[in-house]
Amino acid sequence: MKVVFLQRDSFVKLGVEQLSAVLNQAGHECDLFIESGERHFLESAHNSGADLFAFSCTTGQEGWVLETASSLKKVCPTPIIVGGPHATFYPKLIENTSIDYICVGEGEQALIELLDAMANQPDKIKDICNIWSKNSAGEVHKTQIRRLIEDLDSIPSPDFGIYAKYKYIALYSLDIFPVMTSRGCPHSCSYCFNSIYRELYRNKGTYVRRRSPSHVIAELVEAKQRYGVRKVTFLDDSFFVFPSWLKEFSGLYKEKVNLPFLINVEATQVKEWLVRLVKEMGCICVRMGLESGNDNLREKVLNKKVTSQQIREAAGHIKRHGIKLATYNMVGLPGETVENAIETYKLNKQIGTDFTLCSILQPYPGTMINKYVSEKGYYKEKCNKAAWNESVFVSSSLRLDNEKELVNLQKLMQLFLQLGVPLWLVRKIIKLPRNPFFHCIFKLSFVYNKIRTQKMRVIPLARLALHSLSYMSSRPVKDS
Ligand code: B12
Ligand code: SF4
Repeated sequence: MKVVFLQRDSFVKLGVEQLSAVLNQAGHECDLFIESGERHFLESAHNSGADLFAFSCTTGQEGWVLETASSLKKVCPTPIIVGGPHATFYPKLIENTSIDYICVGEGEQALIELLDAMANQPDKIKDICNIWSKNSAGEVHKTQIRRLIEDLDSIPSPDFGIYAKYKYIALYSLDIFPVMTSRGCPHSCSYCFNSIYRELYRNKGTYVRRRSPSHVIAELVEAKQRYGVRKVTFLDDSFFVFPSWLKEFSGLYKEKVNLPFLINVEATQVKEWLVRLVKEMGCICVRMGLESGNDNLREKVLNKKVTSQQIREAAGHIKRHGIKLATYNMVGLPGETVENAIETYKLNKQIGTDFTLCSILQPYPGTMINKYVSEKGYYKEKCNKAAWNESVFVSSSLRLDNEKELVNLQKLMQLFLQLGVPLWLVRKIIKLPRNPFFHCIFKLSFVYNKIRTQKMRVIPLARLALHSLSYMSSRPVKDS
């Protein structure tokens, strides 16, 4: 059977790579069409000989997915499946007439079983765990969630090849090659998918899992030899999650891979010896969640169990070892005042952040924060209907008392920090009316600092950016 993945943006999705790898191993064929990389996107998809069209969807992309699915349905009867975080946390998506199946949770085994049933026993489709389907009357068949893949070594390494036909993506990805060594995070921040994923999979296996060091190394060695990878970005939610794993991994990495790399960490897990270890391995940039400079908002609203003091200590270790520090931050939290957001600015200044990635809170479906803002009536829409933006960098769907100041600060925070703008001036500038110029500053400082802190090469980044212009801009939100 042939599965054709369809995608709007130009980002490598490990979910798609992973599914492609397991499907290839099971004897199926996979292809991918990216709208921003195709002249005749729908036509190419239509003529691809697909037995199944597949979308991997994050929240905010559902508008494009549904439009595309509906255009395809008008010209061919090929079944359509949607998986990924949005299908998992908003399974109502299946009620849309253009969608035949959705996949809730991990898709590897579920997709193989779906293809087998489509080919041999269509009446069995309704029983496949993780796959929701519909009968001819449009009634939805929900199924149970299967166990987690506990042994991540049992699945093949992601198939980067599926993206390699797009030169501009390959060039960018070789400059910063995405890899995941683990799945899951032990924490439960209210805005993150982890707490709900853990709940979805309650009693279905160990949630935080890691591939063996040698399994990861084999992937990296192959990527280095076959594609000429120059740098690695580990996308794990928290790279320091199993310290003993890292000890074993570090030796192998230095010996067999030895490429500069970037990681994500969670502040409470940052220890001096771990930072020293990753520095010796070649780590050039550590990204860490700071989110808010206000302890109360961070703990009570974001359920992020880390104090400003712990953030300072973690940052101190990272900076002392000469590693660039990038922090994830948010404004637009329910109940956040301008002074609270200024505290975020101040904490970043104090710890000497090199790259302040600041977004606007998007309360994604299923998350604890979504429940909180819905119950407290924070949504702008009268009926409390959730409206999700495609990007976390553009605007807020919540009613905020000081939206103008908060959004202006989000746009300018990185520049202010870099120029060392005094607080009295920061307070004045963010009172100015919102305007496209601030958004341009945001984009430029984002790109400049990506190049600076992640040692990105300009041409591959520029080529990818040209294909991704929509990523940082608004798109009308459609209800599904
Ligand atoms: C790397 C990453 C990125 C990368 C790559 C984007 C991508 N889509 O992969 C970048 C930096 C570009 C990015 C951007 C964004 N991201 Co991001 N990102 C991640 C991260 C850290 C890892 C994703 C990953 O590779 N996972 C590993 C793979 C194996 O898992 P997976 O993708 O979930 O796929 C499995 C299943 O979902 C399922 N599946 C997935 N697709 C399909 C399709 C079919 C047909 C089937 C059957 C099954 C299936 O099977 C897969 C294998 O089991 C996750 C958090 C996480 N730990 O997962 C957040 C996450 C996916 N991102 C998130 C968000 C919000 C975003 C942005 C909207 C933020 C923004 N900047 O505006 C954008 C959206 C961009 C986009 N077009 O997707 C959210 C999504 C929440 C939601 N409800 O949708 C997550 C979950 C983090 C969070 N906040 O909770 N992101
Ligand atoms: S620490 Fe990071 S990955 Fe873990 S739950 Fe919190 S936000 Fe999610």
